[in-house]
Amino acid sequence: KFIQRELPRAVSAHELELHYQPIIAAHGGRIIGVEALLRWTHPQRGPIGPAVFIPIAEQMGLMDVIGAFVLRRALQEAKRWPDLYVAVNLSPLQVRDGSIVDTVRAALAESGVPPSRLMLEITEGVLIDNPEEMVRRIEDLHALGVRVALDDFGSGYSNLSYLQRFPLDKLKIDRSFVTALGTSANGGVIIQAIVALGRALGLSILVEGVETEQQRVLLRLAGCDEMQGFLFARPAPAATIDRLLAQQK
Ligand code: G
Ligand code: G
Ligand code: MN
Ligand code: NA
Repeated sequence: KFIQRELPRAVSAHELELHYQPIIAAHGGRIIGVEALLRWTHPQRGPIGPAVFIPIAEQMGLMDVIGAFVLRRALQEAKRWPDLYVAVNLSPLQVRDGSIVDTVRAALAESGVPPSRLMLEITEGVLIDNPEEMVRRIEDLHALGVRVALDDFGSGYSNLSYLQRFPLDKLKIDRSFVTALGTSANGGVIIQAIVALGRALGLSILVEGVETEQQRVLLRLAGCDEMQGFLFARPAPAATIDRLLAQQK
């Protein structure tokens, strides 16, 4: 109720902003990208997480407006990091709505950021209902020059055939698989198999939720291309990314 009342106002009052979490190359350890993550700081109640307010925004029909804001803002801020790619999460509703292609095209044109630097993250659930239409949607996005990642892979009812059926560029393996790494002799078997499968299908492999040095070492050995997680950096405002990049020069 509180969120329903406050969210429309928050959108116009610019209380929504983006934080960015670095994405690291498995080899060399440099920052090669960032994931944009939406944040709402309410003037009285403080931070409210996207897992809480995005479902409500979808119910209220606000996701179009918020989604377009996220794309525009992420691309505007990404101008200052010309060597990085920027990953933007799309909600299922946004992907199902064909107008996403125009929204992405407009945000790219406005920013002048090369399309190859934009990675769109979609989740498995959106692919189930109407696979033919979703294949076309991804192809339409590819035609703009952007890349598409399958996010949270393995967190739901993962269907391995999706990896072949949909023209994806990157697989983001859910952090639930990482937790098991190093805890037992066969704790890493599943994630190793998924990394190998994804690579065999020509996908770039990112593992999320890397929190320990041991996990990093094991994942690198498993053949993962990119990593993201608290071991490297937490999501933070754009100014923090500026500082991290200056440090690695
Ligand atoms: O950053 P945090 O762990 O609080 O994110 C919680 C969830 O919200 C994650 O699943 C993430 O993908 C999602 N999320 C964060 N930012 C956005 C956004 O801009 N758009 C959409 N659709 N989801 C987002
Ligand atoms: O669903 P999605 O992958 O878009 O969600 C990304 C969210 O995961 C981020 O908002 C971030 O807060 C969270 N996250 C990122 N790295 C880690 C990590 O190393 N450990 C945990 N527990 N959460 C993480
Ligand atoms: Mn994501
Ligand atoms: Na994820």
